[in-house]
Amino acid sequence: MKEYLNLLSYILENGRQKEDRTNTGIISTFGYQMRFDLNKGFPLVTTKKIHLKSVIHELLWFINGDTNIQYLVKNGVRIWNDWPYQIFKDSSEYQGESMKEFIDKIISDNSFARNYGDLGPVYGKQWRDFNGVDQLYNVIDSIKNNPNSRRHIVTSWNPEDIDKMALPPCHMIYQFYVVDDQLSLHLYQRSADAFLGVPFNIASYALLLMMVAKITGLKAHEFVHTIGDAHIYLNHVDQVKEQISREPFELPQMLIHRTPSHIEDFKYDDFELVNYKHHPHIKGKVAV
Ligand code: UFP
Repeated sequence: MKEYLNLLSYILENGRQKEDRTNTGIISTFGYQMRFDLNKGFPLVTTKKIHLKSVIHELLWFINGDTNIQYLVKNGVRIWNDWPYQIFKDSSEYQGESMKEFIDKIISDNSFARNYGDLGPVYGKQWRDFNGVDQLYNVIDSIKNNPNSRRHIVTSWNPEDIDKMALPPCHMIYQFYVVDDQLSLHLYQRSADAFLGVPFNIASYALLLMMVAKITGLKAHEFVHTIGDAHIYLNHVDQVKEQISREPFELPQMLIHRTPSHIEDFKYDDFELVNYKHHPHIKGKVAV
């Protein structure tokens, strides 16, 4: 994962200090590209521990067109909780419940989850139903039936829906590419928190590429990751320097034990990460 450490160093060396929406302050650069050859292993950052379980559940949740945090929290994934909790706190029903009490209620009370657990038309909705279009189904169909097409595109950037989403899509458009029996994926991410977000985003799209390759009978080749605003939050700089000082380990391998006929039939237990050697976890606050 030298590519990832190179991104961190590049931002520190070339970035400009800027204000940002969260009032945290960032060091930022514009326009950066990384390439990961999946034949060299699964691109999971090794210079700190990454919680892959969240990546897998979130990806299955996108693929199923789900936009409600109930599935995620039932599976111990907390990454999307802040926004719905804030909405609940601003509502008339709020009676001082803690985040934990809020999440317990989302898990146990379906009608409460319907009212307060939905994030609006975020990724899952756009992938499976962008104004009535099932983009993921269509792209898999076109990869199978017209591999040379230059139109294998899925986009989450639905301008009409942006105002209704918890967060406008960060990883907003991806394209597949087929040559011989090899499938590649190129992602455009408009905004990237290089310390906390990017390791997740790389793992997630590398796994999506592997899943679509399985379904279409192709071999997963390259994940190309292009970033618009690539930034390090000012309160992550020490952690980033610590990470850059660490020597990466060999990459782990991701095994997918089953090839279902439809992409939405993948289950959490189909995936197994092996030989993941990593440095210890490094704490960092998420900017909201
Ligand atoms: N962010 C990521 N990856 C994601 C995601 C968010 O890096 O998958 F959902 C970061 C980027 C940015 C913030 O720091 O979250 C989103 O803020 P904004 O919408 O202002 O770009």
